[in-house]
Amino acid sequence: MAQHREDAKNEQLDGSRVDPEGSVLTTQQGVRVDHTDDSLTAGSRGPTLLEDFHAREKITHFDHERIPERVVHARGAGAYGFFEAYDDALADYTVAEFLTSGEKIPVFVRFSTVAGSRGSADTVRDVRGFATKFYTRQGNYDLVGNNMPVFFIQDGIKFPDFVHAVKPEPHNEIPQAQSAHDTFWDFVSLQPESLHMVLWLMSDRALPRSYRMMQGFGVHTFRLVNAEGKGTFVKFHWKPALGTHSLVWDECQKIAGKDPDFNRRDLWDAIESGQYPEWELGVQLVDEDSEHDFDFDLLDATKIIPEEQVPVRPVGRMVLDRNPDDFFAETEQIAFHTANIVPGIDFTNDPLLQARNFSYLDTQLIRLGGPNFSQLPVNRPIAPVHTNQRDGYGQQNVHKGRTSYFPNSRGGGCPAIADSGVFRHYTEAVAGNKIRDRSESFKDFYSQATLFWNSMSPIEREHIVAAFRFELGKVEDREVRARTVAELNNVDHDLAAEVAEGIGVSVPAAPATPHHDRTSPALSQLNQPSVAPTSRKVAVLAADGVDTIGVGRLVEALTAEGAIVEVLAPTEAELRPGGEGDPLRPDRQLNTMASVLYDAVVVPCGPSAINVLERDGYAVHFVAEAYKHGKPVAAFGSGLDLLRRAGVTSKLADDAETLIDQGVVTTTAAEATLPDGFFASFTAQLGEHRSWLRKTDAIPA
Ligand code: HDE
Repeated sequence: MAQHREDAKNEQLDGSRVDPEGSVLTTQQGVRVDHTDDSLTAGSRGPTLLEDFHAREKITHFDHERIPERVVHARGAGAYGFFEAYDDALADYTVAEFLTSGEKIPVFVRFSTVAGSRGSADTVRDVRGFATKFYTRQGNYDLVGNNMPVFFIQDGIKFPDFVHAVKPEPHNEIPQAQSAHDTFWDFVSLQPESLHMVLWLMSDRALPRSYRMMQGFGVHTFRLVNAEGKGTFVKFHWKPALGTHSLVWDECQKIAGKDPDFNRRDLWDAIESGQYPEWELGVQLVDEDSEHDFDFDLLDATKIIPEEQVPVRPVGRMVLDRNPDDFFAETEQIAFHTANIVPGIDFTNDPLLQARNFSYLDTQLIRLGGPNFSQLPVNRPIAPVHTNQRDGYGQQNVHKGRTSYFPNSRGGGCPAIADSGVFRHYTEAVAGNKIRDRSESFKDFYSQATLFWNSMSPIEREHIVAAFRFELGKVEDREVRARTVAELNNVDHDLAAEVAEGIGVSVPAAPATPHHDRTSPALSQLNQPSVAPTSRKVAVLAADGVDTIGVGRLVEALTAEGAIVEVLAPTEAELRPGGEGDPLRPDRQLNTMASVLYDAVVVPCGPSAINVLERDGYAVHFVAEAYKHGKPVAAFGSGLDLLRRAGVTSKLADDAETLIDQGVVTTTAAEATLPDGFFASFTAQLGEHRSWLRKTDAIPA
């Protein structure tokens, strides 16, 4: 028995771990092998023999190494950690122990993109999956959510249509992991229920800086059920401790080439370095009697409950603190299922959720090759499992006894029917005709899309318009472009007009009824609190003659705040100091990296170093690009010259005082005279993530 509940899953996995340390090579049957480089042949140049069981076994296993990738969410990364409820405040609402016990519950979380295949890039414009498996005492609970709180469709029967539209087009399998193509927008323009989610998809939410810096949402309205069987509607929210931050689109496209594993690597590295990602779980609770108090239907997954209307109540926190040992065994083989629920949580009649409750089990059967996938190490519950289910491909258990049926007497009646802690379905009254139709209450497709648009800050709106222009600009069929603009006109006339202008479509007339002007401030990322610059990556550009004292002080000050600082130079040879300091070993060669892989850039003093960097187009571009992308930029002493050379137009210091303008932090001081305020100001800018005040259109980067 695990000493701490949070260790229970880890200890269970010990039984499955295979450590090669100190081992010798064998066949699958455990026969030792001393030669694995040549096949068994008749003579050294003769034919290979059928009896070469080692070669045949090795190749046969290799031939069968691949399994079908997930039909959606194929590209992902995951980690273990724990969840702990803050207190038992939800005990009046639910008998789910993990939400009230305060015990640390082991979890596995898998983040993913949706449209791309397993090998596609991380930084595409897409929704991100945020799926959590809680290994609770009462069984596994899966919260299979996304980083956006709504969905493209209202009824699961439309899911194959939607996915076919967004996936690469079937005739030529182009484009990979992108929605910027005809079939996606064809579908969107004909399916107005998708508009609200499409606005989210065109927003910065679709470009997370890190999995650690995105919100998560259960999307559907679920139900909590208490000891008396009373239900309460619930929406689940994850809020990241590091704030919600995004990349910019130009950066995403470049990272897709420079480091397609960007988000996966970020998660891995953060956990390896002990900077454990953390989220707070929150709930929006709605009394069953208030079900119809809203101007939308709680069962409609294309709608949010505005946080200003029903506040998000914090209930616990989740920390991811352990990377998997084996990507395939764990991250690939984990099988989530919306119907994996525990006592105290139940479904609603949301038709999207109902379809998911069918789909996930069904898809695992083909993906994981049979009905025993819940016995795979990563999927096994911590809670004891006893069923009368037997046999099937890949059966791992050796069941004792003669009975595998219920009721039985020959097996002592076991497994017996439990009399406590059981799952009891919420006894909802249901009546109605058998009918294939959409509820009238689902038919307002525009109000919440407008609410989202209204709630955006000017820069977020700018990004949304640019995203529509980019995506629709890739659409060949002008009819589809025009139809989409006509739909956008139902959301907001200015939005439609700006998009129309960009893509060469005539601007539609303003609709007769004006749109509402309600807002929900919680929807804007810029309203999320900015936080300490923990694990932000800072590039320091250097060359021979750099001020190594200044760099040393910078590294010390920033690492003390949890930032990761890397010194980049034209080569990895040790750098000669410009002044009194010691020589410095760069961390990386400049041209193996790029500004898009960092959150900020610093150019230190050192006249001869700057002389080298000013003539290095890569270094100049590095600064210009970071500046263009709104990133914090700092320079001291002669480092300011490289900023000028890169076309930085913000104000730069002309004395030793620290000057901050549009996220650019400068001073003419260097070495030991660098003011402490310089470091503090730069750290504060790092926490702010980006400066959106700069006018950078003219900067070529
Ligand atoms: Fe999924 N979805 N989905 N989905 N989904 C899958 O299950 C499906 C939906 C989500 O990291 C599949 O194991 C249907 C909404 C995540 O392993 C599949 C419908 C939300 C993941 C499937 C939806 C999601 C999946 C593919 C409409 C957010 C990745 C492989 C009714 C709340 C989980 C698999 C992981 C994966 C079906 C809609 C999130 C085919 C039919 C809404 C995060 O079963």
